[in-house]
Amino acid sequence: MEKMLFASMMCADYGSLKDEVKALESAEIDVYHVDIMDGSYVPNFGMGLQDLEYIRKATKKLVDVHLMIENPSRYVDFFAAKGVDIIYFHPEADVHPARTIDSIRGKNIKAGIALNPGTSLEFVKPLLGIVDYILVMTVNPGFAGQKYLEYVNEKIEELVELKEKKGYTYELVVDGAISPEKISELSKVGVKGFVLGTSALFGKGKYEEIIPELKKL
Ligand code: S6P
Ligand code: MG
Repeated sequence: MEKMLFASMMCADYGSLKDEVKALESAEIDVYHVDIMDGSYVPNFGMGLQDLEYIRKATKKLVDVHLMIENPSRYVDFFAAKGVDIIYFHPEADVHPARTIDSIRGKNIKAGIALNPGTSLEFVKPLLGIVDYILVMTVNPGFAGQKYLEYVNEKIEELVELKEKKGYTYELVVDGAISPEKISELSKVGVKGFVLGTSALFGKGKYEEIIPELKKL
């Protein structure tokens, strides 16, 4: 299975965002991952809307938004209008997550649910047949540079099994402390996408050298 690599733009060098976007594009990153936070669902503020708008304009590659916000359904139209390709939200922050998935897909945008380390599979089972992506958080959301939570592996394996057993079409993407070792381990069990932050990409050297290496793992 070919890997999809996502650059967590929250970890980029904001002194030269233009060069960062360009360098990632020439290194053939697959998706620009934009973390949006409201200071309430998570105790932090993520990227600004101007950053998102700039990145959207600067590339033809896929751009996603990871909404770490309360009541995400209120902002589907808003982010759809920004021209993003994928919207993930945290289902426990939404009163009617199934309706929110429908409204994202209704705009021809891929819909994803983001699962916190403490969110059970039982809670999201009814949604598994109607989502395009599952963003499995391998750290608690809100911050870069944390430690990988090994206990999430069990949930990843269950999601891989369920996908095969039920014929679901979602792709699994992992987000949080994803190192080259984790990419190698998890791609072997059926994970498709990897969000790259400080553990594998930013501050690690030249993107044009790192990304092809990560794709080979
Ligand atoms: C965390 C956020 C992530 C991080 C990314 C950072 O709330 O959703 O996308 O930016 O995980 O990567 P790392 O390798 O620094 O943990
Ligand atoms: Mg994220």
